[in-house]
Amino acid sequence: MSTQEILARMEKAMVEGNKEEAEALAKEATKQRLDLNEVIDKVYVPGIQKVGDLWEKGEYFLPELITSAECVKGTMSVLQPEIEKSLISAKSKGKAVIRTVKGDIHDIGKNLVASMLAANGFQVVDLGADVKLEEFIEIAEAENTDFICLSALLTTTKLAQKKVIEILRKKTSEAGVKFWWEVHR
Ligand code: B12
Repeated sequence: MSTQEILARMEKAMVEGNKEEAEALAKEATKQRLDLNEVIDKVYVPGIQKVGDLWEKGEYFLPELITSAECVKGTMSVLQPEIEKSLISAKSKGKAVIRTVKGDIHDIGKNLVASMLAANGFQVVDLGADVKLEEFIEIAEAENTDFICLSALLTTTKLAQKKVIEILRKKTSEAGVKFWWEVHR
């Protein structure tokens, strides 16, 4: 199977929520030693966005969203260990703690970011989704982390990001520690 064919079939499987096929193709991609970060960029990100567009158009409903999300999870569980194996440098570039904020269960984007960070030499502590703010800050402090990464997709839960920034700005200014933040959309 050519690379183009694998990528096209992968996207189709994901949009259609065919988990078995998606996982088999992910295995094929690793077997053929495709650039897995490129596979994520070219298939998973646009694929799930396509699913989102179908949902917005009213052509897809919650069950379709869930099966496609499950597909991404299944295939990432195949790709992630392979990506980690291919890490060039053993020396960590820094430690990142990542989570999806409380009240938000969207974790596909967060998982992709966590994978990319790990694939690029960062040590990642992934706290999962729907994590309480206090718990998150406590762990980030205990882990002595360099980066704090937050994901939120709902208008309502995005406010939690603002709150974390405010708390950290106060804490770091009191401790005389350098602090900067960025927003990615
Ligand atoms: C898949 C999906 C779901 C799945 C989530 C499965 C899962 N495990 O994640 C399910 C079906 C469960 C779901 C549920 C809901 N969803 Co939903 N969902 C989506 C959908 C279609 C795609 C999201 C996604 O995964 N995108 C693909 C990833 C790769 O993109 P991403 O998340 O944006 O991440 C990228 C960047 O943002 C960035 N990024 C993300 N996080 C981070 C973090 C850091 C540190 C950095 C640097 C970058 C970064 O990098 C990523 C890679 O490029 C979107 C629509 C859309 N078009 O986005 C709606 C959407 C987000 N959902 C929406 C809604 C309303 C809901 C529900 C409330 C529906 C309901 N009525 O129950 C529930 C929410 C439940 C909850 N409490 O969280 C709305 C939100 C509207 C709003 N303004 O608040 C959207 C926009 C759909 C819509 N237009 O109505 N959803």
